[in-house]
Amino acid sequence: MNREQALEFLQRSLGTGPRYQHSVRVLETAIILAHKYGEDVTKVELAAIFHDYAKLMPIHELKKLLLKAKEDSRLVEYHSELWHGPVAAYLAHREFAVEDKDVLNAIRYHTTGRANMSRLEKIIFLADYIEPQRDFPGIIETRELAEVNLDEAVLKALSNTIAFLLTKRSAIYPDTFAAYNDLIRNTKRLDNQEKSRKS
Ligand code: DGI
Ligand code: FE
Ligand code: FE
Repeated sequence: MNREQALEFLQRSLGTGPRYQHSVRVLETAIILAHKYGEDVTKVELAAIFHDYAKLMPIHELKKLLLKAKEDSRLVEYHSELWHGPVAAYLAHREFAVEDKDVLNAIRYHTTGRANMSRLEKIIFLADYIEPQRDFPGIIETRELAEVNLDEAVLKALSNTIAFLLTKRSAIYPDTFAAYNDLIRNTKRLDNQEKSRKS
């Protein structure tokens, strides 16, 4: 499936309205990040196009597909906002024969992140967060970090999201914390290495 075919499938699910337009901006942003950080552009395109494929499905449909996909059973205990990524990964595999595990994981984990994210997963997560029409508190700093350091930018986006969820008194899905903890440890380790190199 090429990029144009994938976009056509996406349009069948989302129409051509705001959610489709968001996906196109995520696609454009993710391609820029792919060039900057040396990721396979074809994979990035596929993951970006499908990341919100299931976003407009009714909640009962998402729930049905989650069960069918034999997904993490904890998901149903969390906000339904978290379901569209796993369902999109399931449908990309089942209906559109996307086989690449890394692409499927980038779709699957685009809302929460997780520990040990691949470069592709980080790029999709970040592109979704910083696409040009996004306006979150702290977005400017996240965009600046995205220019220079992929891990620091993802960490910033995760921190912002966690802080936002705290203000809403929302439950926070464990993978979101796992992603944060993993990146905090890695960046601290690099900081310490840098310090001992200089001393
Ligand atoms: O689908 P998009 O709107 O493009 O973006 P997204 O897939 O990142 O979804 C964003 C929403 O998901 C946003 O309202 C924050 C929420 N979210 C992210 N991580 C968590 C979460 N919500 C809960 N309850 N728990 C999380 O861990
Ligand atoms: Fe999403
Ligand atoms: Fe999105």
